[in-house]
Amino acid sequence: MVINGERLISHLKDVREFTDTPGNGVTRFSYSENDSKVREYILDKARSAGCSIETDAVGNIRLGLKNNTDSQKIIVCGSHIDTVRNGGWLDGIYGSLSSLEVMLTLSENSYSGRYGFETVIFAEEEGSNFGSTMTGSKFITGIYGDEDLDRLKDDSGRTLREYLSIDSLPDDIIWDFDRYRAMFELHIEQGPVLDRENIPIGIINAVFGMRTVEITVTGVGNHAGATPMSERFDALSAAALCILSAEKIVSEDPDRRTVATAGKMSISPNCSNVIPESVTFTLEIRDSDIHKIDSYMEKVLDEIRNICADRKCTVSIREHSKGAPVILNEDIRKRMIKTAQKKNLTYKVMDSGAVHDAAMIAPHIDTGMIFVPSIEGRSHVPFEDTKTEDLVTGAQFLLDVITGEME
Ligand code: HGY
Ligand code: MN
Ligand code: MN
Repeated sequence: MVINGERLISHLKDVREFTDTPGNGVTRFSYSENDSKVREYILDKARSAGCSIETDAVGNIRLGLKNNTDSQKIIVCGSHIDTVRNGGWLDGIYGSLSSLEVMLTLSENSYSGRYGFETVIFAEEEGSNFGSTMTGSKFITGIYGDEDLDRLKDDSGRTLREYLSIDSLPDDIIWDFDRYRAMFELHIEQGPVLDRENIPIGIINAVFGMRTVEITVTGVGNHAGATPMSERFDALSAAALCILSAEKIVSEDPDRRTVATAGKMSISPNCSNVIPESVTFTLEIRDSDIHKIDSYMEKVLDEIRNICADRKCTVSIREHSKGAPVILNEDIRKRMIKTAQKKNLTYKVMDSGAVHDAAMIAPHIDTGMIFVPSIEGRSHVPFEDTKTEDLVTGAQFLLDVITGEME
């Protein structure tokens, strides 16, 4: 059975246009107008293929293959459709539309195998609205509950409950995991490994864990012109030293695997002629070993406290979120390796520095992840791209795993 690669690429190119920042990458936050347009685009294709459609209270979508039977266990594939700000045209949507393409191909071939098939579209994976990654899958797995509808707020203070305008979270938002045989997420690598080594398929061993803290450094605001350098308590200068110290400490990791990023910052009062009074920034540390994440985070936070004390600034630290690394299912990994060998595909078993919804599902359903190369290893930027043949190879490989080694 062969997917329709041209159709997949044309779907990806159609959906790329649903962005708030045309000409500057794809910006498509969950619950936005463009998010709704992509949803409608996908649901329209699903309807024409006679698929069942179910959208849950937080916006996760499940599409069921027309001839799924109640007695079959299900193989579910999918990813997300939301993006970061000025992101790329493939992150998330590639796995979602590839799963749709697999489903259309199975339907056109009147496939009826051992297992049924579903496509899942996870809501709010990037956390662009509320700063919490994998939000949709955290509701599906019960990590998040009704109270989180009020806890999760966007920068304007609007809560997720207000976005969804729901009174209470229905109990059936948590999946009946016994229904499922396996879950697969196909995704672009978003890093340099496969592209650099010219390998078309990545088979994922572990998805990195990640701990994020929010740090507020407070100094003394003052006049930028009249305040002598020797009398300043500049919050931004102190914060800059803090961020550089995080980079230095983590860059010394002997395995050269741990990563630290300060990606979001607000400055108060943020005027060119005022010495910054306070600065709030996020700091996230990721690794495949939770103990390394914690030991580096504690080391960095100690150093940040020292820097602020030296500069007579105060510092407050708020734990924002934490997710442990997840080793994906070994049996599923072996089945994917066997499929790659049978298809004479070069592959590489590797870890994922990016987090993914598959990591949330993995404790409940045997889960596998497949990567395709990212050109120059870049992602979360307008440059994000993958060769057409690699996009098609990845989706075909997903179909071959499902209809081959999984049978
Ligand atoms: O941050 C991540 O790793 C994912 O792209 N949300
Ligand atoms: Mn993604
Ligand atoms: Mn992403």
